[in-house]
Amino acid sequence: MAVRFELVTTDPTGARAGVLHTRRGSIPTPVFMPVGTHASFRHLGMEEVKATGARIILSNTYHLMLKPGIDVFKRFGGIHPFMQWDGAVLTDSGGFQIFSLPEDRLITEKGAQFRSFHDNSRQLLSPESSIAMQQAINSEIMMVLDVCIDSRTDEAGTREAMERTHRWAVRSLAAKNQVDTGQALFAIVQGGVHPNLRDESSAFLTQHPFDGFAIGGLAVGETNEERKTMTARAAASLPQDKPRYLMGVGTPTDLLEAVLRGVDMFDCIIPTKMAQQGYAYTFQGLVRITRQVFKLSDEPLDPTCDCYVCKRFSRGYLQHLMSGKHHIGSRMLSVHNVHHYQQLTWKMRDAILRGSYAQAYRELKQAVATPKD
Ligand code: PRF
Ligand code: ZN
Repeated sequence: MAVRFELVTTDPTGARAGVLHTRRGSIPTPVFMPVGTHASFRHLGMEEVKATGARIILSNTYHLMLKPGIDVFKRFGGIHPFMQWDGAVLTDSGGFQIFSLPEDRLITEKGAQFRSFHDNSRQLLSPESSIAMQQAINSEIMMVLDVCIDSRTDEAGTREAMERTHRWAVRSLAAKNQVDTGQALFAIVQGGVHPNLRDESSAFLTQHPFDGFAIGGLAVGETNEERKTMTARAAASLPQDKPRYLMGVGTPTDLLEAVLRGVDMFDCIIPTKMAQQGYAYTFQGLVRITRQVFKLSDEPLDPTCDCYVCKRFSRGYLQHLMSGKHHIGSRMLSVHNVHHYQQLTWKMRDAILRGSYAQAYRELKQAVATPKD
């Protein structure tokens, strides 16, 4: 098997601690995957990403097919030698991106046809072409091409998208099985905010030998309550012995909520996006570093954090960098925020292993949410 999920403990709450064994290392879960969409990280160097403790990153087929193009990955023998990353990689299929394409796209049962915004060249993203490209990229974990729609779509429209997602998942699996590249393939549960559709989607997809299951179609317009209910509903209907990945989620609070509901894997651009806007996540709450009150502060961002930014620099210095729009400022905040997410997953895992996630959940939720403004 391309990846093997070892479920180590299930806490009384249902939160899970596991190990995801991949050909590029064994990864403790819950795990947060930093996003390297373009085979690079916004505002972060490779060594900085490694120093956060991240052992698996996410990249994106849609972006990579357009730039640098799949021929580059064929030439270099995949993404690892190309970007000099020796940890594991998960590639998203492009399913999420095709639905935000410009007007002149054509989406049919076959797949999505569109023109590159770089050079206007014709592109096809189908279940089969997405798998072929993810094979050339040579990620450890590939995702099926899915149909992700706005959560507020009505039930009929959501059903249509879900059923196409199912047909595309089966085609993706067949394409993957044509050649054994040693890569894993995850299916994506859809169904919007309709509990019956979520159940139907899990029931259909879990009949097929996927290596893991993602929960897609959330964080796309629904309320927090809907997201929590759907996460719980989807997770509960997935097999115990396979990893569960909540796509594109979320804030530290969202991670705490999703782990409580049995999710193992996450990716999100929030830590780096918030860093660019001058926000630092700490275990004493969210800090907006551009506030004047930090000008004379010689305290670290987070005294409990052991990232190099917290070990060396003061809030006052970071305030100076961010208010002067120095690039190094948002870079330092990104290092810290990604490190904070890693620390959060480790804290959750430790608590699950001790069987005390309920208490850790309450304390951490309090700690990360305290408003500092
Ligand atoms: N599908 C895919 N990628 C995604 C999503 C999805 O539904 C989401 C939804 N939050 C983020 N990334 N393929
Ligand atoms: Zn830090």
